[in-house]
Amino acid sequence: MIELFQFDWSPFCIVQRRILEFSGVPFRITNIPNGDRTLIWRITKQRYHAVPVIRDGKSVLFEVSDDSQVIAKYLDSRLRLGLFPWELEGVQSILWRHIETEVEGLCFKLNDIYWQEIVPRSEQLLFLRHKERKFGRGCLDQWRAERKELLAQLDQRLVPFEQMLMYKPFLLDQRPRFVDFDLYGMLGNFLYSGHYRLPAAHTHLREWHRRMERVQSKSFPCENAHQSRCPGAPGRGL
Ligand SMILES: N[C@@H](CCC(=O)N[C@@H](CS)C(=O)NCC(=O)O)C(=O)O
Repeated sequence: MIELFQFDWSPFCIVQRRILEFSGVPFRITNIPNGDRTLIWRITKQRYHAVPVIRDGKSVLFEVSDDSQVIAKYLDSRLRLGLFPWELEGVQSILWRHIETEVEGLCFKLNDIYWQEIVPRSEQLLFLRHKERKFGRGCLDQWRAERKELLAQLDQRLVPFEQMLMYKPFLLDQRPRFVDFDLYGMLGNFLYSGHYRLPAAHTHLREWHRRMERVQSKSFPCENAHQSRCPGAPGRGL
């Protein structure tokens, strides 16, 4: 069974978790403490310490650069999900870089403001130290003070996605592609604390988000040549 190593509020873990749910195959979640990456270090043979990581039998998958999509592409080809069609590769690769920097960069700050409600007490010291070493002393207080402006910036950065969704049920197509899951993951991180809603004015985005919470691959025709290996089809061998 495929195993996802993660922690719950990580934007990049939410992306892979939703892709796995979408596929309909059974999978196992192993939560790791945010501040203790010993297990990740061990299973990746001392090559990686971030999450998400996927283990599938003897294979252990993790990202090789900031904008690689090793895990999602592996799940896509293993489970035949149609997330990376060749004709969308160019536009998707531009979009996922944007989503994972411009959108993620605001979402994680807005969620981290509530770190004391989210991070278990035993992990709070390491969390605070990690953030302050990376972003400077007092960064979490500073983001709390900037909350209003950060929310306004996020509203603005979501406008192009709202515009895309005025014409299609998913960002690029009639079915979800990788960038839908990518944006869903970043917004999942933003919404994790329970203190925010998606902007009321972005009505198409809100409807899309509701669709993304439930969407299943079996609702869409398989686009691969080997139809018998589609999820939901007999003989998929999982
Ligand atoms: N581009 C990577 C980014 C992974 C990443 O940044 N993961 C975060 C959690 S959201 C992490 O583990 N960071 C290292 C740390 O917190 O020490 C991906 O898509 O998986």
